[in-house]
Amino acid sequence: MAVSDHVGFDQFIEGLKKRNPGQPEFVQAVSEVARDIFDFIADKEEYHEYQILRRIAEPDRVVSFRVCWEDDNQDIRVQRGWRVQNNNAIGPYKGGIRFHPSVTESVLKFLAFEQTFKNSLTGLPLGGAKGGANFNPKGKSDHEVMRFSQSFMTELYRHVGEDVDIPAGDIGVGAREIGYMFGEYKRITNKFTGVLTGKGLEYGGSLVRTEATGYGAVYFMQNMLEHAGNAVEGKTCIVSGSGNVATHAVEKLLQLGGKPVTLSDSQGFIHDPDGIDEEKLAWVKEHKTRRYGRIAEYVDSFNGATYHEGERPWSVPGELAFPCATQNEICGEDARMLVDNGCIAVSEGANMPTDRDAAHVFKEAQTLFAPGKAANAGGVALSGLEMSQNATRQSWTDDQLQELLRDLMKGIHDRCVEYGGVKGSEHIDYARGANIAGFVKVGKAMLAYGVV
Ligand code: NDP
Ligand code: 2IT
Repeated sequence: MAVSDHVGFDQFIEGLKKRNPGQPEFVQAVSEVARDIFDFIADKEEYHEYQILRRIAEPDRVVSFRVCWEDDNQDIRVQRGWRVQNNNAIGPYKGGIRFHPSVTESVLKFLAFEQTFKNSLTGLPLGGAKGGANFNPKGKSDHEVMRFSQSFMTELYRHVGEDVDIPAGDIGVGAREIGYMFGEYKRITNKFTGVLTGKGLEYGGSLVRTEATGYGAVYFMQNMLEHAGNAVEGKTCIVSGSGNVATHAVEKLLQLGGKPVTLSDSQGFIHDPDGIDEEKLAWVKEHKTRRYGRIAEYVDSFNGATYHEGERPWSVPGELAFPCATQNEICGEDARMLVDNGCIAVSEGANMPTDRDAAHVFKEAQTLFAPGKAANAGGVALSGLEMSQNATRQSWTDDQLQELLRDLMKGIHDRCVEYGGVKGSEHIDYARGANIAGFVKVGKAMLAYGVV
């Protein structure tokens, strides 16, 4: 068959929509990647013949299961859990677990698909997966979260393993939930293995894993700016979210001389024109991460800050933007405001926070735009290093790991530059670069395996 006889882009998207009804996030994520891949493989017969993209966009398997648990009133609660194992061509399945009421099969399929490209970009041998449940840990007691997490693992344990699939945290899943799940896995299997990452330091966790995603997103920004002859120092930074990724992004920005002025949660955002300094950040970490409070209360503690109920921070002027909350939190209008207000670069700490229209606005404006699959890959990269330490029963030092994280982010940046050059211009299309660089390694491995 000639290349021209193969399925074209429009036909591919049509088929994708038909095969995945009611799954808008999954269709969105695949469509955004597909455009760049179709261009890249236009003259590469074997990728068409072996239907590589079509196969990456069909998860290896989607496991869905019932999770029953008893709340503190002794009422029986029923939730739905999933593990989406997208692709293990280059290594065992790897990706986080999300506990949030908005979790659906579509959300987890999009995240597992993105994870496949992200993990490939790290240069480490990691396949792509994602899991989670429509469970809301907010407002639950520790014992309720424990019973839920244990029940979740009572089914999940059949599908995971240190050489099979290694879950980690994501929204709503941090050290506490990982601890409960690891304890349950150990009890059921009677094995102490590195089946999860993001573990506590006492039982096989790695230094720097907690900080890695937020720090990594700032390193990626630093790499982009340096490549363009610019720097983080002195720049006003618009950050969304107030969880693990957002707070560690703020921490690294402060270390590099940036001035973060916003944070948000699902209810609204705060704007602190004086800047969020170390002391204020410590308050946010204590209040949001450990006590599950609301960001609104920031303004009661710090003069000069304002709270904006039901809004997102993209109307605040600043040169650098770090969306670190959740998917589709920057729409076209938000992106236009950012660009008009002088934003020159965006680094996605969250997964797919920028919707299709917004991505288009950034592309047109030639805003430096680091997609989540590249910019937030520091978290999973450090997870890969946690796996290596577990496998060899070693614990590396903070200094070693900080340096490895910086090197890994530089490597990801350079891989994006390699494939993201724009003809006749100095501009780098990082989204395109990340899509193609992530695809190439997985695609080559799949070609080596033949049709499986
Ligand atoms: P956390 O649970 O620690 O924090 C999530 C933050 O996002 C909270 O501030 C939360 O607000 C806000 N948020 C969650 N859902 C929504 C929503 N629907 N609308 C508005 N705000 C929302 O999660 P993380 O910081 O770990 O994750 C943030 C993002 O980073 C996610 O997209 C995740 O996939 C991505 N990511 C995380 C990695 C990690 O290592 N943790 C690695 C790579 C990517 P509230 O408190 O009100 O719920
Ligand atoms: O989206 C992500 O990359 C994560 N939630 C981290 C995954 C991991 O396995 O560390």
